[in-house]
Amino acid sequence: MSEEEAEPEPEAADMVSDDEAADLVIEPDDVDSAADEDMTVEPDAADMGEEVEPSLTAGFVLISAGSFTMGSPGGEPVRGGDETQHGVTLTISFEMMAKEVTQGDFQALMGGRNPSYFRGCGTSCPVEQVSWHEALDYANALSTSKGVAECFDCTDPGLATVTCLLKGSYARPQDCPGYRLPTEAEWEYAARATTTTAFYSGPITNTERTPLDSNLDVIGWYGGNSTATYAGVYDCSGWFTGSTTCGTQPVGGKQANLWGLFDMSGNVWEWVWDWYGAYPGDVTDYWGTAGGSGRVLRGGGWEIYAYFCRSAARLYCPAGGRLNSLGFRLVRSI
Ligand SMILES: [Ca+2]
Repeated sequence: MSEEEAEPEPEAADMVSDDEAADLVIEPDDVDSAADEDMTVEPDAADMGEEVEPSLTAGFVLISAGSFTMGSPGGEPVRGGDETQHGVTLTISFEMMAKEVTQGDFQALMGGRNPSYFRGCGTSCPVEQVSWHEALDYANALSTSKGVAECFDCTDPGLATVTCLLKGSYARPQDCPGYRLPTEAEWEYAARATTTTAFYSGPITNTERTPLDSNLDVIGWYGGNSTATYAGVYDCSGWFTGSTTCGTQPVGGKQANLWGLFDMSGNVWEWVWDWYGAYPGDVTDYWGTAGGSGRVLRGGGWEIYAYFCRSAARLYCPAGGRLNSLGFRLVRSI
């Protein structure tokens, strides 16, 4: 399959105007705040000999430094030509959000603003229609709320027009102690959680929307199972039997991977740091090419074929792009 065939464009997103977004006011008490200290797995617990296991309520999961093979093996069905296997070593441990950033999380730190298309899904559903820059702006807001250093210089912070760059004092994003997007290598390392199969739940069998892929169904919402009935759903007639309306789903509703991360396949695609480009050879602490035409998206979303939800699958989008199937989660170097 050619690269062009392997990379259909995501479903077009309906845009939400700032005026519409401003109409929605959420009281702080109504949202789950990502700043809640109780949601963090405290390192002290490990020091005390208690077993720290990934939990449904933990906001962050500690991902220890290590090495893995990034990309997909030649025999994996419907793999992209840009998934060349190579060895990756990560020398810096990091913590990663167990779940995608929710609409409630975003509103709590961004003055109540919610750019999402699927607002009818509710505050526990992933925020979407966020640009890459808005994700960095949110990361800065989270860093401030947690009392750690901000990683980015942003113009128009708090607004949909925000643009952000890594602060000049950091050579690489991993050098900043604050919150940030994961590098593409960090994302895949975390998604795989030691697995080498197409999904962290096993191999891929049915590559498109229908028939249902049983391994993906256990772990992810995609274009084969994302039935939704709330206000503002998307017309998905013909995608799969049994439903004509689809959309995002509350985060954490499917089975987590071995490291306690949810929705690494499906629900919303996730922005990562890197510019899209060809992979290097074996590499250490890689953070992407120096430039490009778009930033990488990972994991697939509620609207897409099963093969795009594979751990190795890659797509990209201009940094200012907004899709109703595109959100993010954050990490922080430890
Ligand atoms: Ca996801």
